Amino acid sequence: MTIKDFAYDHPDRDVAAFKRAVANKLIYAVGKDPVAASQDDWLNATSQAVRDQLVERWMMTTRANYAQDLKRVYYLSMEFLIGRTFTNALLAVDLYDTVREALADFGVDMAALSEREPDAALGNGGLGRLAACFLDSMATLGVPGMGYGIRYEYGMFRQRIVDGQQVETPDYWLTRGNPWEFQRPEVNYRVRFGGHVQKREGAGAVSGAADWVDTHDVLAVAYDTIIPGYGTQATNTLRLWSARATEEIDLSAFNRGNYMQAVESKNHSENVSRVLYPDDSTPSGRELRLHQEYFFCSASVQDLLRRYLRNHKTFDQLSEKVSIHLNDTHPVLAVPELMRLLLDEHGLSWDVAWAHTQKVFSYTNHTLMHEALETWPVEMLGRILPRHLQIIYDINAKFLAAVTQKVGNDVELMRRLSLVDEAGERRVRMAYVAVLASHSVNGVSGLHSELMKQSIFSDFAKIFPERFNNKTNGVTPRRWLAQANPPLAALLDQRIGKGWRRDLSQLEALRPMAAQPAFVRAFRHAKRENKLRLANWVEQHLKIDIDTDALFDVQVKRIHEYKRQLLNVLHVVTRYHRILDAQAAGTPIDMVPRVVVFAGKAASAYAMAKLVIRLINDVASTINADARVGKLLKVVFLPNYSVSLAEVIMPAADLSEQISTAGTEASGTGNMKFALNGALTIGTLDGANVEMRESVGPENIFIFGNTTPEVADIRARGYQPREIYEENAELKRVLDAIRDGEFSPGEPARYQGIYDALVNWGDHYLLLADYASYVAKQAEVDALYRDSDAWTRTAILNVAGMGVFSSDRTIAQYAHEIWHTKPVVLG
Ligand code: B1N
Repeated sequence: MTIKDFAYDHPDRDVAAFKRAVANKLIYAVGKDPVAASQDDWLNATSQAVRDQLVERWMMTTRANYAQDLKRVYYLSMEFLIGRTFTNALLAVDLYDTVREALADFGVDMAALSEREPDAALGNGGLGRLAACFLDSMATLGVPGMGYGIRYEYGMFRQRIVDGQQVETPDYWLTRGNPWEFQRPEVNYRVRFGGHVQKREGAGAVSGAADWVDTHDVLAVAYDTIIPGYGTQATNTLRLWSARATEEIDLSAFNRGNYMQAVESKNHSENVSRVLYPDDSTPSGRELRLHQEYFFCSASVQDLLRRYLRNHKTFDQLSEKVSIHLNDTHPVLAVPELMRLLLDEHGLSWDVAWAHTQKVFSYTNHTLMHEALETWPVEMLGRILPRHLQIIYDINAKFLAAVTQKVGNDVELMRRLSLVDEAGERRVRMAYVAVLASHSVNGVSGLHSELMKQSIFSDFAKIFPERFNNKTNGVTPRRWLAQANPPLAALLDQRIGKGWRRDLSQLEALRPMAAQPAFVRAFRHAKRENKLRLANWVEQHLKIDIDTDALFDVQVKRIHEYKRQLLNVLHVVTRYHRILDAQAAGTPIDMVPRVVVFAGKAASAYAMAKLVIRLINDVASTINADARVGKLLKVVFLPNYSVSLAEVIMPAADLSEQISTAGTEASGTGNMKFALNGALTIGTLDGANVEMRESVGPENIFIFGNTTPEVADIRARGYQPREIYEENAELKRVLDAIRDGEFSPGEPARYQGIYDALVNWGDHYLLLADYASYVAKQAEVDALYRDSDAWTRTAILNVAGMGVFSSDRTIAQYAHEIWHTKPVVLG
């Protein structure tokens, strides 16, 4: 019997059938009379009808995976930044036009409907969005896999700008329900915390089995979302865990008659999956975060072992059937959790359990910044996860003993290699646990992977050189081109066919077309449509009128000192002063009109990042209100940057700002999205910019600034930013203006701290050292933009070179070189 025998309706591309399906959902699932239905009711009903189309594929894939007993990849990530699902699902099942027509017949506008869907913002930035692109690519390539994460009730906070300042409000994204998820109350696991460890009777020394008793338990309940592949029937599953109180947790309080206390403790357990930590590239180090990490690791490992044991009687084949991938160190507790389950619940010996563990795990590092490396105090780990701390100690003891055997007793080396940092308060180095437990450790761009071996893991790279490798990031062309950029997608379809959606290397075929005037015109026309769409957004939301002939110069990403939004501001103010000077002197102004666009959130506790947001907004209001500037310069800060806003911004950009200090941005993925949508990049030789330059050709990208070795050299020689400040009059004037309140006349000292950070306190990210080269490169940008054909030709060559930055390429490499998985075959 096939799934299709059960399916109740097959609208396929039949508008009338789809209308029936939507009407049925509206009436019988949503419970609304069509005459009374709101936009949200229609969205809900239509989403459910579309979801039905995915369910058949999902069951087919799941059956095939079981029947073929394929190796599965479990992608463990604290973050999945999915964004909206509606349009993505419609494109995946090729029902976009059918559904639009069906809804139009009901008098419902599909575009307006899709705008009402809230983003699933279960992530902070690049790391979470990468996980979402990877799920899309795994499904598309038929890699049998599953994402495991947390079903946060509150996703990434919403950002409002009030008087120029960021104000955070909670993102309760589930208010109107989530039509895409399936709750699985029957799929639940007990996750334990606290208590203490008892050595089991008869068990051997340190590495023997143990009992973990007197714990506080929380239930993890599964919620599944279907991830459709594109151009295939294959799908995957994103399984997110939600915390529920266990029943007996209430009992003792109830017996004492304290109803309120019972309910409060129930609430307390359920806090575990309440809210996403809004820190990007920084750890929070708080106890609730540790609870969250263990909560989803434990549930996921229990779940995947149960699935394995359904088909297998022993653990002998575990590493042939299971791959667990750690998206950064946040899920590293899955390592001691797997060890615990194998030792204490399944009775394996230490050596056998450890051999399985090392074959099963692989780990991706996403940052080198010292302050971003996760460590947990031994005291806290021992209190919350006593058995796991023991296991980590045992892993450490065995490892250090093995090293000593090999190289003799080297106390200094032991101190550096130890999983426990003994300097000051003792802390467990989670990245070291990940490296030791994994057969593969990768970075996310060529440069980053090299630096990773030279810096944070240098000792480990000497001991295990074969373990370290690179997998340069990528982005899914389905969302970031097909869905986000309909004008360019249509042009590509017409000129090179539709195959680029599944094989992005086909963009190479655009190269010769850069020399065809008709194509250049059509390409520019598509860009103009996208710029109009963004201009309309800005007009509607910010009441600012921007000129679509101006160069759209865009920097959108998390606000962080290392990403150097401030350097961009220094350039903006430089231009502003040049305009004022020319005006005052009555000389003609030789400058390309620009709209400088910023967007991005600052971690709520990151004062300097918040001050930068405020400065951008103060600079924007000053410049936009200055009649002398006219159309030459506009600055806009778009509030509440999100995946869905990125889909509007990326296609509209002319210039993409990727200006982090060399050696700090692990990869970047926004850089790829912009270039794929026909923006030129101005950037440093950092992260994946290095590979983008190779791919598009050095003559087609604006590279400036000090390189990674030069940065190291400047610092080693004793960097003196004040000297640069004193010597560069234009720069000095910019910094003085910021310091003296030119942009904050009501509070002149508001930005003293920014001035000090750059001039007096060491300018840690070397903005002043790169300023002159940045400003000079921006003049080259202007020059090329003036030659609109030459600019567009360069943009086309950028798109042509972006094939390699598809996340399909990245995932194919993970699958072949790390996971060793084979695609599912659908009959
Ligand atoms: O991961 C992205 C990279 O493209 C970016 O360059 C990198 O900055 C980003 C702690 C992080 N690294 N580390 C984080 C996120 C949340 C958190 O709580 C660290 N994000 C990155 C994808 O590889």
